[in-house]
Amino acid sequence: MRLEELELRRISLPLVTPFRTSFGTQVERDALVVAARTDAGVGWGECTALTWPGYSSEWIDGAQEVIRRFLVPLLGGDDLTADRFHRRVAGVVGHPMAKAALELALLDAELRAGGTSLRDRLGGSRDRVEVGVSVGITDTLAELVDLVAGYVDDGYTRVKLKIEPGWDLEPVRAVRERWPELRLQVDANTAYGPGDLDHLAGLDAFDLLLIEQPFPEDDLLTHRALARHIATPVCLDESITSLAVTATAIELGACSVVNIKPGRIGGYLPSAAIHDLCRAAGVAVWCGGMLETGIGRAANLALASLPGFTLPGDISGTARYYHHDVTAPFVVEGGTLPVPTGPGIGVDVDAEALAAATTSVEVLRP
Ligand code: OSB
Ligand code: MG
Repeated sequence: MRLEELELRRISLPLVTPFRTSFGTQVERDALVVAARTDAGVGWGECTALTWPGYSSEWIDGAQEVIRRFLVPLLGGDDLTADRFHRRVAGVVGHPMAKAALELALLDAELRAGGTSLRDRLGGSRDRVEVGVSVGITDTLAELVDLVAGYVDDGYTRVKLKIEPGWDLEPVRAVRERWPELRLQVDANTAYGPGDLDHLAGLDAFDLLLIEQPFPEDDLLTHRALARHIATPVCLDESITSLAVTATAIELGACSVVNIKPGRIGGYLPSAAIHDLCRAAGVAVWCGGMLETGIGRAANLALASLPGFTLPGDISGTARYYHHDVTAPFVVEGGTLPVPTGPGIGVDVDAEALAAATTSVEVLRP
């Protein structure tokens, strides 16, 4: 396959509900949608970097610059494939979200040309997957309970609450008291430290599926200390940046659950490899989310259909994110979403919606 042009399109989509985490608040998704125009046809991808480097070191303008200056110049020639892409860009250290966006666009182009779905390419088999909803920090407990009530009404059976120091035991208690049976988990996005082990043990009272990433990305030992200290399973998100780190975390006993996010890992093919490693080790995985548009969520659904994804993913219905997405809406039924099975990512991009949301367009050639 030959990459002829790469279109980098920035779009802005207002969020239906502002999303507050320990690292900041988002009121709109400033997204980078990538179209790879190849001799085999067009493929679509999406960069999951946020507007500012608060979740990980990448941010959207930086990712676009890395794509422009360092990645696209490596992609010339007739023999480009999604597999070879990873070898071509191996000399660029880090920047997994920039790489993952291009990998997805190349995968989509080659799979559409071959009539194969991303689901089948990755080794998935399910037609529907269980999904959950990630609920941000609110000003009051009453607001939180109202927000969760709306999601429960929408059919979600698994809810994740964002926590931070000062917003943890009480919000979890309020939601647990109102919904004793709901599958509930929490995500701290690195907001705690080694002095918080006893405090976090207070979460054991609420029968949580897991606690996600309470400590900084590089602090596997404190995650292990917590895993030994509490009954709630410890899950890693920000720390899981590669296959090698995942193996280290498992070997150490730093986690018993892994959140797989293709953006953070550098693509869907390396994400499938981490899935395989975790499955062989008996470690449950689930698919994380980064408030993706329908492009990224279609691909995440394909990934989440692999057999080791035994916990519901952060892949909610379109209505939880956007009034008007750039693909046809995904609608949650019975707490599940359908896995696209058409060629490539299996969904069409709505050119009109894309044009309406566009803030800038840049076209690059290798
Ligand atoms: O930590 O899982 C996270 C969104 C942006 C950045 C980090 C995270 C999240 C979410 C949202 O929790 C999940 C979703 O896309 O629904
Ligand atoms: Mg997380």
